[in-house]
Amino acid sequence: MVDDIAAVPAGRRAPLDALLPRLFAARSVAISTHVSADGDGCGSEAALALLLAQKGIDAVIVNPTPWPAMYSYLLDGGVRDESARGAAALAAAGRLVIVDIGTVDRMGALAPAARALPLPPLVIDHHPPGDELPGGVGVVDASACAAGELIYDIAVTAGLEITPHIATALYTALLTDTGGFRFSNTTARCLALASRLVAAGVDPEVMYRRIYASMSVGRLHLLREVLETLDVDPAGVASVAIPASALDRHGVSADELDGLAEYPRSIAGTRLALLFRDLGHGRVKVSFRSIAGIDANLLARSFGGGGHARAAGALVNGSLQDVRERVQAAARAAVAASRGD
Ligand SMILES: [Mn+2]
Repeated sequence: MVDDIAAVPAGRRAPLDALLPRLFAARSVAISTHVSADGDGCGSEAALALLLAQKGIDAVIVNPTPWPAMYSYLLDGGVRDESARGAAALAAAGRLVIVDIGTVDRMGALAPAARALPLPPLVIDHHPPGDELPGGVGVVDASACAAGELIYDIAVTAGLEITPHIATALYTALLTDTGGFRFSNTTARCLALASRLVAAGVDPEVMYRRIYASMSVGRLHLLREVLETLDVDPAGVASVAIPASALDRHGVSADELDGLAEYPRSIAGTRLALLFRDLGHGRVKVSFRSIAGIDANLLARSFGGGGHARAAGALVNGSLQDVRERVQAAARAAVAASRGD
């Protein structure tokens, strides 16, 4: 039975069969993901780079924003991050592969250079298809718990070796995108693959310490300040905000902010949690985290963003107070609509 759960889902085989010859035909490949790469993006990129190396393909990572310090352990073992070379590194590779995004639009400052490449990107993603068609061929499957699940499928379909380092990278992807195997995307297959990855050499306690127990003191001071902004609405909308200067004052980097939205979401009765981050210059980043029955992706899209049904984001123009009021009003309406009020 375990083998059945871990087998590549039937609906994924045809897209994989179409993707693999294109992927393996390239002599050199650039791998990229969204701005502010997360554990799934970084883990998927590192694993894919090492898998392609097994096929003799020269693979480099070219991201629009710097590699997060907390995932530096993924760059051991021969993974090459050439993000500092930017568009030149993209142009030098024969093919672009994007992971954890469906379109190059999410590549920030690298998006124009990605669009200018002669070949369309190969896409490996698990976000629901957006309003635009993905800009290339690939495997896009929202039933995958993480993009890393699809990288695992590439490895087993192609008969490649899941080394301890590749297993660690894929485990990072699965662990972080499921919130530590707690969110609704923690499927039986996700846990079956995690079991395989542990068998392949992952140490779950080391991973727990790396991801969830390596907090800086500054991050805790920042958390104290963020919790001061807590707003709980009886309708089931709870939110917190990060003031513009807070990261600098506490010496915290943006990639340490993962998980802050879990505090408002963890309050009893919360249906929708919101995290507002004032980026300054009249721009506010909003994270939407929902409980069953509320489509965070739909709500984020109404503000020009998107994501998954339970976790989504948007970049909204306006002051922190203005954006917070507008988004909270829309959030209360979404919660009321879901109740049929
Ligand atoms: Mn993901």
